[in-house]
Amino acid sequence: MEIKIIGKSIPNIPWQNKPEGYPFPVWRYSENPITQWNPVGRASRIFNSAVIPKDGKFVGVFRADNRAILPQIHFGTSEDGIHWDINPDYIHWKDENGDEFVSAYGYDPRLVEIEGTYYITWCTDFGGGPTIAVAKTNDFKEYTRLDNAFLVPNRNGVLFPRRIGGKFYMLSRPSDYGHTPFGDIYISESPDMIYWGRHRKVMSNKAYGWWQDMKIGAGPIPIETNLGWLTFYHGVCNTCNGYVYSMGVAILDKNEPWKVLYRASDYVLTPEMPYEVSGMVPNVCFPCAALADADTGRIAIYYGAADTYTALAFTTVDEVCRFAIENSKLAPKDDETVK
Ligand code: BMA
Repeated sequence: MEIKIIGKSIPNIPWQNKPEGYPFPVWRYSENPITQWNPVGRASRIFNSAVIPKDGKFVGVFRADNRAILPQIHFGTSEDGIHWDINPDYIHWKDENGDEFVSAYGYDPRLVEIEGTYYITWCTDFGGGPTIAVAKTNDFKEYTRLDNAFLVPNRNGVLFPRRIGGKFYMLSRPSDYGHTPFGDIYISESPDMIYWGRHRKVMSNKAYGWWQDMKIGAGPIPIETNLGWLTFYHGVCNTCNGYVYSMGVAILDKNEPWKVLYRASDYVLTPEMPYEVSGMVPNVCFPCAALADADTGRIAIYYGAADTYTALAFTTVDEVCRFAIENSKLAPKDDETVK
């Protein structure tokens, strides 16, 4: 069966062919990383960040940690998705009454266009703990921040790119207030992006292999395919030298996305390169966005490396879905739902 992306054409998607003889399904951009230390203004590092195509170019929302190590979300534009012009000032949000909303910190943003509106989710402070903030914009000039989606503590809120059965859906990872040593991926439903409910568990960290046995969290916006929702996520293991963040892949049911159809036993990316194993936080590959070209099946994944750099990796829908199918080992509780 032909495996296809259901979505937009992105003829100028960043791309490099797979190196000759490379045996694995996801390969890195040879010019990585695409952002460096002290990239703009007071930003010392730009890493876990999100990108979408817009008007033949690319726009993004970037996690920038400033020189006091305080993260905020910055807007940026690019002609080619690789070289970025990132605003030195962070995004100033307004609430629905038009009053300024100051997010005490902001990190790990995701960006998606749904029905002609752009939605940003990120991790914000909510009364002393982290949760998922939601904002919308039509022009990347004025941003309206909606109410937080969930109670504290929660992280890694990732919207689906369209309604399913008339409802919006968001993945998230309930957590603790610190460097959470546990965590599974859940899904919540909303009629209006304000009220979230019907929570279901999607995937647990209790799967095959140790690379994801401490916690997992959703990554890029899921990619619609004729098989289901292609979903990249991060998996973390704890070693005697600290946490190690790798990237995994699963395919979720198209109409009931809390059901896992396939989940690869092996990671598809793990810290190996100098810019992944060395930096502010060594041994981190943290994906937050993926571009997917419906015409060619090409996929470009943006990931944070060592909490210091932004990096790119490539795959195709056919190769990565076949990898997930052929190496699938579902955990007993993967498809646990609220009865
Ligand atoms: C997570 C988040 C990410 C970060 C990762 C590794 O808890 O804070 O922003 O990349 O830890 O430090």
